[in-house]
Amino acid sequence: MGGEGFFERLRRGLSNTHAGFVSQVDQLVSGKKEIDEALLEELEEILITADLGMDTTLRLVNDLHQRAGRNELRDPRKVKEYIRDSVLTILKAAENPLDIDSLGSKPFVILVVGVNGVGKTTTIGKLAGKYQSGGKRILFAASDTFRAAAAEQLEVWANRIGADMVKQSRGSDPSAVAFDAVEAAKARGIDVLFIDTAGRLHTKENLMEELKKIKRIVGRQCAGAPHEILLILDATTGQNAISQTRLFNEALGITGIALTKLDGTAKGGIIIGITESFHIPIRYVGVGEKMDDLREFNAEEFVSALF
Ligand SMILES: Nc1nc2c(ncn2[C@@H]2O[C@H](COP(=O)(O)OP(=O)(O)OP(=O)(O)O)[C@@H](O)[C@H]2O)c(=O)[nH]1
Ligand SMILES: [Mg+2]
Repeated sequence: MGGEGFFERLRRGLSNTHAGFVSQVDQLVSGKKEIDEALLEELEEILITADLGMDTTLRLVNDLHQRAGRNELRDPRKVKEYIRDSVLTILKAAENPLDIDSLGSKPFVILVVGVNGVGKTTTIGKLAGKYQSGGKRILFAASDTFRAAAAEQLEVWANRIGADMVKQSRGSDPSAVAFDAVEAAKARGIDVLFIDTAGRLHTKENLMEELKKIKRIVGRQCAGAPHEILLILDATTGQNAISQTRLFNEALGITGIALTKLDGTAKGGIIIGITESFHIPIRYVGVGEKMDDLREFNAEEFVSALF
């Protein structure tokens, strides 16, 4: 068969967003003679529909309008190039890979949060697999004690990569599991501890209080922990991802984002909306269910694959 290259996988993963966004821009400008009001209006609609967000859309369209007025930019075919360059500039600001070696002490604690079904547990599994093959010692904390099968699901990943897992019976205090896991991680010389959490609705006070408690307790046990509070967002939810980020960030102070399921949506433009609305690094993007489909976020590569 021959392995499909990394870049090709990313390109394929982003093909729906390409079709819903970049191809639309292509169609809009093809055959047009000048950048006029009608063209800009249509462009505005394409960008909003692609989930770039209102602020970004207006900024880009107004800038194009002015440039066209000053005759700096007259050829409609240059519009795509302009959009591409602007998107790259925006996304560059979100490029800041997670560096677990920066700490100089062990363990590096990653608290993984997000609403139901966004891909928390699978992202932990994939990430842990990457770190493991890089020679790191991994431990999982099954702090989703709410859902019946949650610990079992995490355990499958633990077995797959040969990592240990700390769990308690269903319904027990999630922060007690996290506490035990940090102690175990310190005792066993673990490099990276992943804390998996429940994903009940973020509007429920409870969950946020529970997560804050985990954060507080872990912080008392280990200086600076959790060293990363990784919010998982499902790209298929579009604008919902923005409100989820706001709520989790207000409660916990999110330090990084992983945006999953970009392969299943035309709404991948939400990555631009998120970057413009929050100054939180995008650590990873997910473009499929395989291990290789979780990619460290690189703006240049992402934009090349998208365009
Ligand atoms: N297509 C695709 N599917 C993904 C991606 N990431 C995760 N998934 C799938 O999304 C589904 C939900 O993933 P989970 O990891 O169980 O999500 P979760 O956030 O832990 O869910 P809860 O524990 O119920 O809150 C699984 O079927 C994953 O395989 C991705 O990048 N692309
Ligand atoms: Mg889960």
